[in-house]
Amino acid sequence: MSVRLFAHMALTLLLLFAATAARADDEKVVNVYNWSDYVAKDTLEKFTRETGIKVRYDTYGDNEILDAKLMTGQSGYDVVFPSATPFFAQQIKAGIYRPLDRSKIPNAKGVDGDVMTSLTRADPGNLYGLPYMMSATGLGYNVDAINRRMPNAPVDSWRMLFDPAVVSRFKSCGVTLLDTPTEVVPAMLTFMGRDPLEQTPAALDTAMHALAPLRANYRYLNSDKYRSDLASGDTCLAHGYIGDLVQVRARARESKAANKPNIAIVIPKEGAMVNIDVMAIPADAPHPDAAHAFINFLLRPDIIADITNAVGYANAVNASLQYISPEIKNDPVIYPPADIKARLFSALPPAPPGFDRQRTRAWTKFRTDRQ
Ligand code: N2P
Repeated sequence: MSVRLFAHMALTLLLLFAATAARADDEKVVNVYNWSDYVAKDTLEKFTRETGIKVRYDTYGDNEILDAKLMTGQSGYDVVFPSATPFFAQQIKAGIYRPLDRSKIPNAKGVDGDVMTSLTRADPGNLYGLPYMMSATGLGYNVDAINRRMPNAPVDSWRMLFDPAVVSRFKSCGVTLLDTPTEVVPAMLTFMGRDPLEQTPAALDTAMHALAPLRANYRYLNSDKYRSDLASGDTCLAHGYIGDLVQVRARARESKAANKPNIAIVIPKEGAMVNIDVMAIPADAPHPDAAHAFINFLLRPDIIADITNAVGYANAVNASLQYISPEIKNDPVIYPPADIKARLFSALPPAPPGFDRQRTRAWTKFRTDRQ
């Protein structure tokens, strides 16, 4: 054998070995992209301890950011958590997910059947996603700041945000909106007594026309930052995801500050949007086995109960209820009783072609238009 040939073979072998080692090593990692403040403190650590799989964990503040990353492809993520409607539904249509292998997710058996059925509106046949957390979108407010400015404020109503005579009273203490038309437009339509799920140019126009003159009352539009500001007393009224508001309320209660805010949370009486965030695996996920293991772990009743206890969002694993603290289980804004449930609407359907762009354009204009 010539020296050259030998060297060549040795190099090939070495490369092969290196490639296999890298692959094996790769499977010991899972790249997760999730909403901020959406796991318990020790969730990731426990997963690594039990499986030997390391978690690389990044967070985002709204669906739009996740959507932009996923739609350009090659995100490098193995598990993501989009809201079922309209985001997950549209992403499935775009073919960006990998079907889940249920044989690798035995804990999926424990997921509530009704929740699985309601997910089929986004994911026909339940092929691509399993439910993670669920919540309504509502209002959080600083009780004293609001009372001082308007003793009989209609605190259980969307009027707090959308009635010009009401919201203008709170401008001075800081009012904020979620930075997404998929939440604000349905809320405005609800306030106006219209079908919140209507996605037509006419409905969009109506909502945006009503919103435009209100813009100056909102200090900012953001789906993340409002939490620390409401908790510290820097703002007094926030449109927000209920679980996030539950965290704000807890943080404010635990604060040592002398004038710590007393935060109340409401699901407005006119009705509110509820959404399910799902766990899904992008088609080009580099570590699909680790991704399945991670999803299966999160669906374990004790693990998902820890998460619900920590983040204030309800989950869909019925056997987890036994581990959930009574305070959370009996909180009507987290696990709403039937009469509140009846006022919740879900499933903003995937937007008709072109509508999405129109909605984004109208929203960008609204966001930047300070009047
Ligand atoms: C987590 C926010 C997720 C709620 N902090 C949006 N569905």
